[in-house]
Amino acid sequence: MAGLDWTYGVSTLRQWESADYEPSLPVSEKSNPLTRDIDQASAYSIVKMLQLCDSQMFQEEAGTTYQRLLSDQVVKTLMEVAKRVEVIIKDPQESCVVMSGCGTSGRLAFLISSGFNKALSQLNQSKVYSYIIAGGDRALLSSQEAPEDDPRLGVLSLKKVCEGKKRVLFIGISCGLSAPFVAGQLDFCLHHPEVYTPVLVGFNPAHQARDEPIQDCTFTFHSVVQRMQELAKSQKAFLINPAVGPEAISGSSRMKGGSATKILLEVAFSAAHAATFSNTPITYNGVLQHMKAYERTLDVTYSQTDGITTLVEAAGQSLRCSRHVYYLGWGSLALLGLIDASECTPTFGADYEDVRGFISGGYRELNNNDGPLTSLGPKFSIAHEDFLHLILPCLTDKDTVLLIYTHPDDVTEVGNMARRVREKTPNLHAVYHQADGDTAASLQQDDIKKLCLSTLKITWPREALASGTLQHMQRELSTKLVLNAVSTGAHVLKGKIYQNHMIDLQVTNTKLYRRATRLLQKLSACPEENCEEALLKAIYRVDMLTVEMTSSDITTHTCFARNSTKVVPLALVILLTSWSLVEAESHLKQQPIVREAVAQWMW
Ligand code: S6P
Repeated sequence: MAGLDWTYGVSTLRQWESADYEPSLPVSEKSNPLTRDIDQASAYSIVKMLQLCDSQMFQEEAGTTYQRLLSDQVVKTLMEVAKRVEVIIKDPQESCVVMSGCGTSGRLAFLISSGFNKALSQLNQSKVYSYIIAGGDRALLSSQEAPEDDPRLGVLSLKKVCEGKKRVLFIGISCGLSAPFVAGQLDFCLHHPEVYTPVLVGFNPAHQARDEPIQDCTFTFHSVVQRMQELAKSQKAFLINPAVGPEAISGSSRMKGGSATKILLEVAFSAAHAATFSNTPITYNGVLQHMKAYERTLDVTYSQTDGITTLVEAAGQSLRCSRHVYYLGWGSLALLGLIDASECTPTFGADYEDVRGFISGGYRELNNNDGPLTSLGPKFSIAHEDFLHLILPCLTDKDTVLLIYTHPDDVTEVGNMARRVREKTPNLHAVYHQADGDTAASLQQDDIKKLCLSTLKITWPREALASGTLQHMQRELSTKLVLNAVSTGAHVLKGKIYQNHMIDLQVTNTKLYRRATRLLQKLSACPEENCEEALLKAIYRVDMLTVEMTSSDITTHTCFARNSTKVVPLALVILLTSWSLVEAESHLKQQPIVREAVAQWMW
């Protein structure tokens, strides 16, 4: 937290840890006291709040309640996992490392596996990393929340990836220790210990793992975790589950959950690579120092608060007038743009056109398992050429365009793109990374700067420890933080958030259904039963529920909800007023800003 000079909320930094703070909720679902008023904050204050929230990731362990990122146990487990990875790298024919998750967790599995496979290829070594994302490759770029509830699908995809392998290190990522898709895979690994060693990455203590029955299964996430805890004693399974504090927007695990996933796995894999290829033993101190390098990433990034604030303001203005935000990126930083953009749909109920990412080189650069996905529809057009053909002709100065690159990228190409965009709009901005004292690209950089309304230059100190790969991973994390701030901040400014809750969430899986019911309880103060009833009325769009509707299971409800919009706001209005569904719908149409709509009805 070095360099933190903003005092608002510092005293509440640890408030969430108190035993009586939202005691029924796991950490990943709690609301963060730091962001209680984020919906009324200026762009600058939003960025400062996000900085404080992110700094909670590296808070020290206090007492025994929560393990933290830098806790002794976490560092030691990372060392053990790194040793297993080292063994696998040395035997790529028979073994592999598989990372799997849903939504953001699956997207990070992809990002991390791509990065480390690339590192292996550069050393002329065989690739050992694979990724699985619930819903398949289309979920890398779009919201696919339903497969998260399907444990069988998880097992099937795991078996497919591991065909013919004799040794598999399986890393299941579920920030909330909740996804049935991942629980199914972990359960499968536990039944086949001769091949699979399961590792669980998440951000709740084990006892907070979800204990809700999973359809047609004898296990819950919680019972799987318990079995893993038992095996962890003999290092036949590993749990890496530090708490990183509640998310800035409640439950939005794409933020800290995603960042912490990236940090933990990259630290473990980097240690394994260093041990294999540069004879650097895996040590406690080495792992700890590497984690601390990521802590400095936060400081380096947030030292640019003014620059980030400018971007949040610009993006917020675009969204407020129903225009768009475009990320045009190069290399893996572009992937972070694609990921951030794709998450706006499930997080803020946004349209895919609101925030879009594009990557130089398109699918060739992405190099995903299933190759080009362009045939799946317009939202899967992700190359810069697509931007030039489909978007540029209609671009106006109300749209915000963000160039995202790092010094080794092709700055000439960046300059060319900047000129093309500048012909259509002055609302062009750049985020770029450069090493301290690196003057090589500065001439071209000056040209780009002249074309941009704002330039966010993130300068990296030349640290002794920071190898090229570590620097690159730090730049990725830094980019993730900036883009998460831009898209979150812009949607907050657009009025999509109430206090620090997303009200207009999609109710497309069990986790989201439960979250929606809880939110309705909190905002209406009505009993759970009434809230669920109102939620179902909003899902099925009826004033009177039929027996068939009330007796269906959650999967049926969430399936139906896929085609319904504004479900939770509508349910809230139904609870707070005596209006019929049709009346409530028409009022909501007149006042689409949920915060104001809710305030209007509540007070
Ligand atoms: C959260 C994101 C979701 C989650 C997904 C998996 O911001 O929109 O898609 O990543 O639900 O969650 P978890 O807890 O299993 O990692």
